[in-house]
Amino acid sequence: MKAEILQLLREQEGYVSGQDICRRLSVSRTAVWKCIRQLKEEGYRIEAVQNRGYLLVQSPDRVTAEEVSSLLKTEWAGHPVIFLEKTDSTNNEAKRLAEAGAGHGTLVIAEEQEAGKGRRGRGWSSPAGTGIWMTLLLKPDFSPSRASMLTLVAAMAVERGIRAATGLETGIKWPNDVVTGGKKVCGILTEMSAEPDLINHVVIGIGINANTEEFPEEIGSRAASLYLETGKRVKRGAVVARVLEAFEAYYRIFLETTDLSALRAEYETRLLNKNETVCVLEPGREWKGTALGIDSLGRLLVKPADPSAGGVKTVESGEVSVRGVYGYV
Ligand code: BTX
Repeated sequence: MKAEILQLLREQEGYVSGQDICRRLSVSRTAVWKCIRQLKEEGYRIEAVQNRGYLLVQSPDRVTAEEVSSLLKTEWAGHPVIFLEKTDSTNNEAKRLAEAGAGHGTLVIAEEQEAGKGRRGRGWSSPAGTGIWMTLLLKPDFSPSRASMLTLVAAMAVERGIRAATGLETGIKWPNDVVTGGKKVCGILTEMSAEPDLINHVVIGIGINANTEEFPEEIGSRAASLYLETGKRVKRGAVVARVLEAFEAYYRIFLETTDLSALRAEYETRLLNKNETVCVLEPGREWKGTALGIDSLGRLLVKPADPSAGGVKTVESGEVSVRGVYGYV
């Protein structure tokens, strides 16, 4: 009920009367009063004025289920929100919940991850209180071969969500790093449980450095945060809400063809590698070329620099990585 009360307070300009809240949520005045008291204890500043009602003056920077749910305007993404103060990895938690029957759209979000995961066994620094560490659980009914494209869909959603919540323009380093000022502000890790022709579930893990002021030395030169880039603290709940709304919108388009044909042009407008020289790191082989864009399956199209190497090649994510020639992008 706390989420619904917060939502009512947010939706209405000015004071909302206790009576109104009771009527709209079909609950008693005492129940409303108790919730308001709890919200205040959690750091919400709510003014209560006799004969006028309640006014939400300030919200804390939290990513609790109440905070995120009260800000969300989605049909299925983030319904429900499962919040944990601490977990090993929100991807692991989402997988455990999926096995236990959690449904499509469940969002797992944590203040802190003790074993945050990057791709290919790498780690993801996820300290408490400053970042957005979240995983969206999907139970799609398309072929497992399509799932890797969801990572690109998620990168587009993060880019749009960050822009909507903060005004910051970011770019995408293929396939799925969201980058600002040449540094990574967000990483995405998609994992899947599937049979040969059936997906059990997909978890899309998104890590966004939001109010981070300092990074561990080993990643500092390559990591950015929304705060360091804009000089302003962000309300993480709002960023989460805008990212999920964008994901829902892009996912709807993706489902029409279960590929990226309708999203490709927009993805490319954000693609930092476009028309840049990249170094393709294949197992046991490295080569350079110019990235031209992506195809409708999300593969990077690269024209080899060596003319004897033939025409444009399609580079699959997962098998290879791509680096800029002069730096990370
Ligand atoms: P990645 O393999 O592309 O990036 C991991 C690399 O990025 C690390 O080896 C390190 O160099 C650097 N790095 C580590 N932490 C950070 C950070 N906070 N900011 C910037 N750079 C960093 C990217 O993998 C996928 C990351 C997904 C993270 C989310 S968080 C929620 C979900 N749960 C989970 O365990 N992982 C995902």
